[in-house]
Amino acid sequence: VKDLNGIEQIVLRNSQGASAKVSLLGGQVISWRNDRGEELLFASHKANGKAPKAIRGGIPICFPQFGSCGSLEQHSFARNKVWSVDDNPPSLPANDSSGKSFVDLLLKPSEEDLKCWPHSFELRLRVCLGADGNLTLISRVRNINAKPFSFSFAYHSYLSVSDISEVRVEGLETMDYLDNLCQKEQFTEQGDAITFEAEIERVYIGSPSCVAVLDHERKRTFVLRKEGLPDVVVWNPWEKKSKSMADLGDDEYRQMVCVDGAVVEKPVTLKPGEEWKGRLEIIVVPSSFSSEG
Ligand code: TA6
Repeated sequence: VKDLNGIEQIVLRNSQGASAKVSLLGGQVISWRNDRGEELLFASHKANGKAPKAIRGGIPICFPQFGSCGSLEQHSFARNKVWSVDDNPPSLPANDSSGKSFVDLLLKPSEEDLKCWPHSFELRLRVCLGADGNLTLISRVRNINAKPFSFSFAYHSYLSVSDISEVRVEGLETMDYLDNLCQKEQFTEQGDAITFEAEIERVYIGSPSCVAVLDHERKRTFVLRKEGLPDVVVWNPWEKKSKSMADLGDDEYRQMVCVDGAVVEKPVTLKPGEEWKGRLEIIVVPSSFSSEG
């Protein structure tokens, strides 16, 4: 479908709730609605990305470099590129196709990309909307070069929350993390959950395969299940940083939290012909909060 300014979007609907749908701009999921039509992902009202540039929100794909720890721009180029529909995708296991509405996208480096990152690759992304409304993203990177290469990757997931001060992230307790606000110094999570009172930007390393993001007010929990994504990035810009971001409203930080399935601390190395797979499934469950919150 084309949106208002004629930009091609891909829309997935599932057979169940007519209102459940996923919208994509290129390789970026920009909207995911449940069967009541409620938007589950954050998108800034000040998003000014001119397609194919990533918009502020949704789930941009950070590849081949997450962050700015390398030779490429922040989060590198995949999220700002034109992807093509992959009409001849290599097969995936049945649980990532049967009973699901899905689209396969393909990104290959342009000459310009190869100038700044001289490694030939194929990045295939399958986005699935399950009959149950769950969202699954499967990325596969294949080295089609003659030499090995290494990369980092993240599903930079902007989850929509009612109020960041009412959000808890569970499943990362006792994990070690690199604090990007303290020169990536390593700490160990002491709390029984992560709560938010200020800017947080952490890479939890070797995290469990499942993380929960609880939105107290909406009595809703996002459960993230990961494969091939050993790290979790947790980020909220809070007030001061938000004010410095042209494409984020001053108070919008209260309605978002980034909890990213990622591989950052130990980049993946692929030999020629090898393939890496990173799978993220996000399930939304009603949370019955106990009285103590
Ligand atoms: O995940 C945290 C982070 O690396 C922050 O440093 C912040 O820059 C965020 O990603 C968004 O990056 P972007 O390039 O989209 O502004």
